[in-house]
Amino acid sequence: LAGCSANDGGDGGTSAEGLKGTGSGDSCVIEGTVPVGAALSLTGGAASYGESQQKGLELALADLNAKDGVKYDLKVEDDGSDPRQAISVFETFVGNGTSLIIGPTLSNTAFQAQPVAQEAGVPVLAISNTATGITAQGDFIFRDSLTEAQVIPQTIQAASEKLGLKKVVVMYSNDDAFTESGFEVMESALKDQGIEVLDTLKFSVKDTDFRSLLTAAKEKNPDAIVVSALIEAAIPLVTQARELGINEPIIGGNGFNNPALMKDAGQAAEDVIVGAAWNSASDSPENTAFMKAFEEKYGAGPDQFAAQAYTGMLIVDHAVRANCSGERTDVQQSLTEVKDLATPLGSISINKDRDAEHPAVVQIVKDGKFTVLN
Ligand code: 1QQ
Repeated sequence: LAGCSANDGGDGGTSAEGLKGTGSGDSCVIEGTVPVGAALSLTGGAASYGESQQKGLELALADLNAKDGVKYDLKVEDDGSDPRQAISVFETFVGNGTSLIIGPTLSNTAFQAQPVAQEAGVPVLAISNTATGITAQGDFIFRDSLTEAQVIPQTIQAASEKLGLKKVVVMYSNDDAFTESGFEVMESALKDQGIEVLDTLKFSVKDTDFRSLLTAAKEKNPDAIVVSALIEAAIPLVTQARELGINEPIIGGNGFNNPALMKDAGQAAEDVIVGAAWNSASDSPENTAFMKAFEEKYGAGPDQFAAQAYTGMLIVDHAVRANCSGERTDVQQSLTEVKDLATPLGSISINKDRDAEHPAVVQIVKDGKFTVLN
């Protein structure tokens, strides 16, 4: 590890150790750059989420580094949508003195990679993981993403009030930690709200042909289909449902919060209902500025994953400045104290379980866009 402890900021080889500054908040000044590592799915099945996250992080990085006092060195590494690759990225970040790790993109990956950081005492901020139990892995694990449990019950309630759901078919992939967790939340929310489950149909995260399952679903004559799936399954599932004449609403979990759904499923995506952690229609000053800056930099609007990533960097900066330190234990400690921070996701706090609390929104796809369901 020779050379890894220099905090000169000149060679990109800075380390969290010794990164203590003076002042606090806006007046905090830290010599040397604060190294932040991000493990994102830039390739593999979750790449459409990861690419969006990278854009959100890099936009925030530019904004933060334009401010005085604290500079960040962000290294984005590809987790390949694969737990083993993520473990190796985490090991690299742990070994090279990174102050905090952002990511990985999928809960399924996070459950396996996070213990590497937890055991080494490196704080992790998840920006898209929604499965139950992510932050329960240890006191160094935080997230800014709302969980399925925070979003699905109100999504099903809103859909039910709007559409009068009495009976549904549930479909989910049973070999991914996020989709399984989402399924459990859906099952209990449906039960709580007295909605009958006519059938529960399982598939694999790698499946792309849902015609026989959808035919079985259609025969049950449901008022809606409730689906826990990642985007690579969601697109063909929704497309094939409409081809088979299933015109009822399809209610999805967080995996559906992806513009690729409308781009690739086209007309079939209409009337998909999905709860989200980000309201693109919010006219708060933070969201308005974020959306404008994103559009200017990338020539297209952000999605929820970009907004959560951007917010993640804002939270990191807030935490670093609060203790005016890039040392791992200082960052960990300040993350426990994030309260009512104004962000594009709304006013965000980190609760005692290290999970985020902020408003959610229920959306429906209309004319190829997520619009608020009310
Ligand atoms: C998870 C998710 C995915 C949809 C994130 C991209 O919510 O894996 O937890």
